[in-house]
Formats: sequence, C-alpha cells, structure tokens
Amino acid sequence: MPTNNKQSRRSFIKTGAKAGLAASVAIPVLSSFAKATNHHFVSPFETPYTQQPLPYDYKALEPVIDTMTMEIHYSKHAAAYAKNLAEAVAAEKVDTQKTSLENLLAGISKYTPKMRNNAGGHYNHELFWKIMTAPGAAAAPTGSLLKAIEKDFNSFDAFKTQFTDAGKSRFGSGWAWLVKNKDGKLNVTSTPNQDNPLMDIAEVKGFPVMGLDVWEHAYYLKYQNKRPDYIAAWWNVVNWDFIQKRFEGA
Ligand code: MN3
Repeated sequence: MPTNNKQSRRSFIKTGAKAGLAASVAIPVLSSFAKATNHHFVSPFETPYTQQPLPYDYKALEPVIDTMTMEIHYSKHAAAYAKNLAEAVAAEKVDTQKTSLENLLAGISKYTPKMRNNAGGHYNHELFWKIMTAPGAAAAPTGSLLKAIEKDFNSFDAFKTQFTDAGKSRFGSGWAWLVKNKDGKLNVTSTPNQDNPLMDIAEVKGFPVMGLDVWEHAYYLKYQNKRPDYIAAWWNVVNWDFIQKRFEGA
C-alpha cells in the first residue's frame, strides 16, 4: 500500500535523522538508509526524483543572474523537467525506490528520448542551483580540489579558461562540465541539450563535479546574445564550498 510505505518511510527518516544527530555526521545516515532500502548510492550527493526547494531566494544571485530569470528558470523550465520525468518514470516502469537517478542516467540508452531529456534536465538543474551562491563568496577553490585542478590543468586560471571555452563553444543548447573520472582525474567537457557525463551515451563520462547551463533560457533576459558575458559574470556566483564537498564525496 502506497500510504503505508510512505508512513514507514517517513518514520524511518525520522529515526535515521535522530541516529544522525547522535553520531553528529550526515554520511552514516545515508549509509544506514542505503542499507535499509537496498539502495545503491553513488555518492552522498544523490539527487531525488522530485524538484527540491531552491536553496536561496530568486533575487539572491543578483546582479549576476536577475530575479526574473531565476524565477522562470526554476519554476517553469526546471519544474517542467521534474514533472515530465515523473511521467516518463511511471510510463517506463522505473522503480524509483530501487533505482537511483544516477543509476538511471548511467543506463539512459535503454529509455525513451523523453526520459533522456527530462532525467538529464532534472538532474542538471538540481545540481546547478546547489553549485551557485550569492556573489561575494570564495572566488576560487581551496584544499584538495585546488590541488587536483592544478595537477590536471596546470593552474586554476587555465582550468577557468578551458571551462569557459567549453561553455562558449557549445553550439546551441547544452552544458559545460567539470568531471572526475574513475581514476580520479579531472576533465572539462560539454554536452548538448540536457545530456550529462553520467549518461552511457556521453562522449566524456565521469562524475559531474560542477556544471554550467548555457541554454539561452539561463541568461537571455539579461545578457541576450552575449553568452561570453554571462559566463564571465557567472564565476562570481560559484559555490566553491559545495563543489569542494562534492569533489571529495565523488
Ligand atoms: Mn536551464
């Protein structure tokens, strides 16, 4: 019965949360949840199938990203990906209790274009909101992420240039990515439409550490045709604290 499942899941989450407080770390909660549900987590940053609350106000990223763009992007574009993903998951009989969104993406070639576009669209946007924060935070990564960037790109500036170029040169709609591959090496890549590097059809595969939306809907109201200006300004709202954690958790 769906109602019973919901209730037992809710009470489990409560118990799990208490256990987590006792241990005062978040990851053991995820591990015990994974065990209880026989759920295969690829990292502590697993993305739920439903749209999560925006972690800040629509106006929080001003002046880099204007309020109206944020509102339309989150409440219309991204909300539509989540809604269409729910439809595709129901139609194609995916058991979302057993299959993480990450695992679904890793086998996306088995599903319809509707699944591919909307599973990607939903995942990409959930990540995108989290890797941004109000202007004025850290301008560059520190610690192990900075070390890895310097090792794989020679310098942070060289990485920035490569990532910026990946966004600028993506023809039409798509994303620029920083990915960590199986050997722990960092790469910059880009994907068309709502594809991402978790997908089995991606040219360059890996764990998406950060991604930049270069669809016109992400910048057109403020920047019109000037995608390079949008990307240059965007570096001011990158949430390096979160990206560092994601890098370490991958
Ligand atoms: Mn978008």
